[in-house]
Amino acid sequence: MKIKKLWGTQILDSRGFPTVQCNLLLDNDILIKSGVPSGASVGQQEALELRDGDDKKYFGKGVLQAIRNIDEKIAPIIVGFEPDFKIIDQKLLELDGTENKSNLGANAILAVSIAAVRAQAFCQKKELYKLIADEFGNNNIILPKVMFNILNGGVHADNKIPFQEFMIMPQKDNFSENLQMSVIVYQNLKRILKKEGYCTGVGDEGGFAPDIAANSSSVINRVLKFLQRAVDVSGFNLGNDVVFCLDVAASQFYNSEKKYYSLGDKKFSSDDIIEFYDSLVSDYPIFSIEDALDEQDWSGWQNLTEQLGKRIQLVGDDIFVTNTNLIKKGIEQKVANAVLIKPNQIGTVTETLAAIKLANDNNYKCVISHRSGETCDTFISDLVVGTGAGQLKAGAACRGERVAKYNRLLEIEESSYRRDSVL
Ligand code: 2PG
Ligand code: MG
Repeated sequence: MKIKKLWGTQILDSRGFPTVQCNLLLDNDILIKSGVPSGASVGQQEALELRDGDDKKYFGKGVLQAIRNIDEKIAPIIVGFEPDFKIIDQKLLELDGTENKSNLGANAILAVSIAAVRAQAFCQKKELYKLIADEFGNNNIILPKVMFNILNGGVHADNKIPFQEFMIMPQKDNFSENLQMSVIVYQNLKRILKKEGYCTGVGDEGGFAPDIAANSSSVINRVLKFLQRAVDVSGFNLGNDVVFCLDVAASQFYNSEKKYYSLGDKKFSSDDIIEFYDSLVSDYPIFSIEDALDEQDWSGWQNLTEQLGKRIQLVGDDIFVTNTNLIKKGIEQKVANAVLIKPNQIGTVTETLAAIKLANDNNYKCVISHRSGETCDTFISDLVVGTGAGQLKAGAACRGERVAKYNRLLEIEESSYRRDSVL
């Protein structure tokens, strides 16, 4: 089966800003689509998201140039060939020819790459996760444990809570049970916040965004106490049934000139904030902390890893940006012990799989992740199952673009019960 036509469409992401959809028409007139996400707390070394910059249109965030790149530059080298994502990714990299994909735009490139792998799975009559597993050489197809976001701060919410994401990770073996537990805790948190007089509107990733007073680092303790109460009233045992995960997104409150972290009205040196994390880890069942330090603070990251790396998972997001060169540097310098994987940070499915492989080979864990600006595309659900990465971060069980990822996992889980051969 060959690709008959390929074109882009400017669609909107979950924040209502433009993003890229790729449409791939096969010879038999089956249409395959993909949609790419977009971040708010973006790492400095991420592949370039091409925006038009025309202030009169969507505040300069239009992606019509990226769409034209699909229509006019990418389509001619892909149409007429079979959908084979590795070959197509290679062509895309050659056509772009830049280190950070600034020529075609990582948004254009990733949209094509995901459409290609999806089309390939269709042509081979395989579930997408199964094709990924085969290409990745993974025999261990498993549903992931999920970091469910239940409270938003940082640049994902209009409040003063400095940390970006407060998440729970239920510990049962079964995905649907963990999902149900997270929904119960989430709804109980809503009741508690409401009772305490807080607004229960949600942030970019569906977690609540209450304006809890934040004049010092103690706000973090207050938030964690709310989470603790929500887990308690849900009847789950905190520490056994449910653990906490944080994405601090520390670059957002780091002063890179003066080298300090501001939490409320307090300034923390790198060492101070590591001590603060140490106390949080002693006081709460925290399983994982992401971006605890700024992406430039490599020596701080080394100290952090030395101090806490044996007790908890330390995930590098902005510091690694799914880039094998940076992950390699992290491994060499003993920085972090886990990698956040976001396909649009690097731009192709092939490079995303290479990042996961590199992490696996060096005993670094992987957490597959959504972006704060999402579409209803569910590629990351198949990616996490196919690679057997074991952990997914996909927001709250609230907002369609987040729920879509969970519903895809439910579908995959169910298919494993119905047809033993599938999983
Ligand atoms: C993160 C992500 C996703 P954003 O920091 O991990 O949660 O946020 O997409 O805004 O970079
Ligand atoms: Mg992050």
